[in-house]
Amino acid sequence: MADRPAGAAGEGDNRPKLSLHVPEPKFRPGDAVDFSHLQIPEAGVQPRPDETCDPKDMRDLAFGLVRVLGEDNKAHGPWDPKLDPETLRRMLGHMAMTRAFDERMFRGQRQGKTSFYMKCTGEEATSVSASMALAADDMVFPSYRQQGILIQRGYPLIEMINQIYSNKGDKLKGRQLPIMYSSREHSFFTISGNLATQTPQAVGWAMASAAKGDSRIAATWVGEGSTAEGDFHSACLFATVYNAPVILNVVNNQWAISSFSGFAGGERTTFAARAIGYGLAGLRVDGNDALACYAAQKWAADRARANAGPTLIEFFTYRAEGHSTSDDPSGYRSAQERNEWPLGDPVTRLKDHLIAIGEWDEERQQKMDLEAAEYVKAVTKEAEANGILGHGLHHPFRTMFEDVFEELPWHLKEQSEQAIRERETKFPGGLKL
Ligand SMILES: Cc1ncc(C[n+]2csc(CCOP(=O)(O)OP(=O)(O)O)c2C)c(N)n1
Ligand SMILES: [Mg+2]
Repeated sequence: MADRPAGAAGEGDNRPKLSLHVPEPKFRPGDAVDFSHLQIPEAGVQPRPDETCDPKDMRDLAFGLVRVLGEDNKAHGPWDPKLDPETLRRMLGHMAMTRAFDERMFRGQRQGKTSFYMKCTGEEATSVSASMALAADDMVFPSYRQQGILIQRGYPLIEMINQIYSNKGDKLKGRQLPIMYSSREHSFFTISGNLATQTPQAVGWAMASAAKGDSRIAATWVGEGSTAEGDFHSACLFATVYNAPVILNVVNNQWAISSFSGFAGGERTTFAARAIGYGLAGLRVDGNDALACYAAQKWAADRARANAGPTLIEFFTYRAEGHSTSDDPSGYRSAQERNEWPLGDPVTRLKDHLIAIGEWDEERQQKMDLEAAEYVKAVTKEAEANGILGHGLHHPFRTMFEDVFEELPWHLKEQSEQAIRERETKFPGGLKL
């Protein structure tokens, strides 16, 4: 080896050669998929400790899998949140709406109406059900795959579509990547494209809430791949040191664009087990089981509200579709994975549960799906009247200089005047914006 210190040549010749482990996903395109190595416990078998329990006494829950919905589509065990049928139907409705919204927006991108979209197919329960377990004014710091929270909180779909189209109605004035929503009124913190930044922000907000003697808690969502960012670890440390009233949700959908979860440490331990090193409460949950997602979030929310400490929840799920409209997963993973995923589909499982308890049927489901699709279609039409991608400038040119400083500094004033002059020279009399 060229960089050995002088005089040391040959010294280590008898020692075994070191080797490096580079993670490799189990299945690549064309491979037959077999998920039998995954340990999936039966529904109902995980214990449910008291919300105020010491993290040491719930260690095993970071390695197990909290599941409520069994093979028989009935609810089992101590984590059954015992929601009434009306609430369950509402949950199903929000999930169906999220799916219908994703379908239409994906199509809109393919039709050139927006540059970008991201679906959350297969992960609806991790946002919709979890959000239902929080209070409407608890502050959420999501990533880009939690559109279900906004839908559950009643944010108007037209606002979402206006943002996706960056049109005249877009309250963010076209300054954010499509799908990076923001709504103070819905306690929904602006989504950031810089992965994991929302996690220390959520912890900081929760700390401030506690410092002020407020009663609102914070919850954040981050992808498993993003937990590799230092920000996530700082968030865990601050959360535990100050006993912040916060929930750290890790959505382990197995993939981070084309990198599998192994690159974020998923081969070595669970993501919920990150909690143990920090002395946080850690729960590993079936992310495709809407009742388990609700119950775990409720447990963590009650814990935070009781000043009993923060919780890290891993939602074990699967990203059923591409990362975004810019991605083609057939280039890096087996197409069979989606069908073989052992935890099924969260919408189908909740629907089957409602049917099993005699509170729903296939006809009503079809009607719900159809109504959701038609509603989204109608709102899309309405939003299109405010403009779509490529149809000119939707916001006055000068707005790009506004809203950052209370008073525009002189150099930006100069730049904006120059920019507007240049525009007028380039498009004389043509563009009023
Ligand atoms: C700091 C940073 N690094 C890289 C990226 C590019 N990037 C965007 S999404 C993504 C994958 C994230 O995967 P994961 O955290 O698992 O979330 P998922 O997309 O699966 O929901 C990457 C690498 C980024 N936006 N920010
Ligand atoms: Mg991921």
